[in-house]
Amino acid sequence: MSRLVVVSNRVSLPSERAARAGGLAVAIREALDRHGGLWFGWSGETAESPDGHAATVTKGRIDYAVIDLTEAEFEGFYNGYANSTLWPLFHYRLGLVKFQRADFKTYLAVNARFAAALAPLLRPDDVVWIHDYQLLPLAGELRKLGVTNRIGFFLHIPLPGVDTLAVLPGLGTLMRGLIAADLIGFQTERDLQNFYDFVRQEASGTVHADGTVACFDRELEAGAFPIGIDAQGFAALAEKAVTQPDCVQLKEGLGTRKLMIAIDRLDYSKGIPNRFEACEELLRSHPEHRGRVDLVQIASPSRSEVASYRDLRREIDRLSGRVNSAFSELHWAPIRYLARTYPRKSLAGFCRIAQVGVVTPLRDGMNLVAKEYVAAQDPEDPGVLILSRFAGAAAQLSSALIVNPFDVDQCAEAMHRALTMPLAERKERWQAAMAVVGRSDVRTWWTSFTTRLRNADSRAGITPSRSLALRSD
Ligand code: GDG
Repeated sequence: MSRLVVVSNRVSLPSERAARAGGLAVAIREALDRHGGLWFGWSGETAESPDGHAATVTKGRIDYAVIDLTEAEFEGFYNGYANSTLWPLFHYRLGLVKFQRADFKTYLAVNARFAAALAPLLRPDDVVWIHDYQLLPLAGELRKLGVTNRIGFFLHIPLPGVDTLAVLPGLGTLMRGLIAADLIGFQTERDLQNFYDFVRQEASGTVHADGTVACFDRELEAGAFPIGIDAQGFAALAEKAVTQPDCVQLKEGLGTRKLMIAIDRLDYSKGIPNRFEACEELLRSHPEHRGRVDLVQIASPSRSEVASYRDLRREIDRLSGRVNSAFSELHWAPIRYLARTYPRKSLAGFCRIAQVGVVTPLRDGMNLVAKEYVAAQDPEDPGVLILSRFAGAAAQLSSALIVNPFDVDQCAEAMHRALTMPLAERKERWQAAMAVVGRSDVRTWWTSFTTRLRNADSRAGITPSRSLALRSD
């Protein structure tokens, strides 16, 4: 079979495997370990004048090829356009969007540099799979260099509706680059529909009855491919982890109190402040839980160079202090907020110990923690998942307690309901969720995308769309 070349902004090198949090790295690593291939991207290092060629290393079934960025590129491409423009916009946080033309130029230039370093490494029958919002125009840059290989793209974060997308200066440039791919994958049907709306309403393209798209003088395929986890692997990890020192310590510290667990990258899309407010409301409106439940929030630091992330940290510090000072007793504090990264095994154990998993992002492409919490449960005594309707996972995990994270009272009621839910109902809900998590796992995601990509009927230029211009251009 032809070689698969995975491209993501950040490559998780073998030397740093255990240390990093983040859904994309977790999923790619698990899948590449199994199938083998080349993983290309940024090394995570900056250099004064980086070599244009990729440095390569092989470990097991994976070849790694990485390039360094300059400090200015890191600032403009990563902290700037990717994380201060695209990330907030695609998570519907218009108030946080910062647009600087210089950053946009750097973003495009870095994508061109990725293409220039990758193109010489490609063999004629390689299949290229590009990941995520940092690399939206990369397929177009590769085409400009004459790359004719099959190219797929998967968006890990939500694709907003056209009204929101249209806010973005330079949208046409990005989308033309994206549409140079042969297959574009999204997490949910909703994201896919938003893409179709863009094609029809903004680019005067056509969506055929079979879901293929004619746009910008190309025909391509698009689909929803909900990402999953290694469900069996995570379940086994969780079962073993409960005897780990971290987990034993957590359990002993709890005594007879119940545990609500929340695990996130420290990101404003994850709804951590709303969650703390919900916990506060729970203790206010259901005083019977005072002294009887702990909310443990693990928040792995992320993107701390970006101002909005520093603001978020301050906000979370303030809120956890407020709730704790209002409700703590000499022997108990309601919220334990741990702004650090834990080993994956410990997280699996924490999930298994917890009676409630609180996954309440304000917006999330999928949210793998929701699936990990489900997989970690003891089938004989499973916990309850509280899940935001705005996580992609909610489209699949309908047996969770689905909440609107902006509705603090509703979230507090869901916490109360989860903490008091009878075993029979817990089992019934968990079995339904686990069936989905097991069926729609990371292998299914990987195989369904790569199979469709290998078979994609690449017909660039056959059916020109009516216009090459965006309505908003
Ligand atoms: C993006 C999209 C989409 C968290 N803390 C630690 C740690 N983690 C792990 C979790 C989980 C992963 O990181 C986070 O994945 P999520 O899916 O929840 O969120 P994002 O990082 O925002 O991922 C998201 C995903 O891509 C995949 O497509 O689902 O919507 O935003 O696996 O367990 N891992 C370790 N220590 C921590 O402290 N080791």
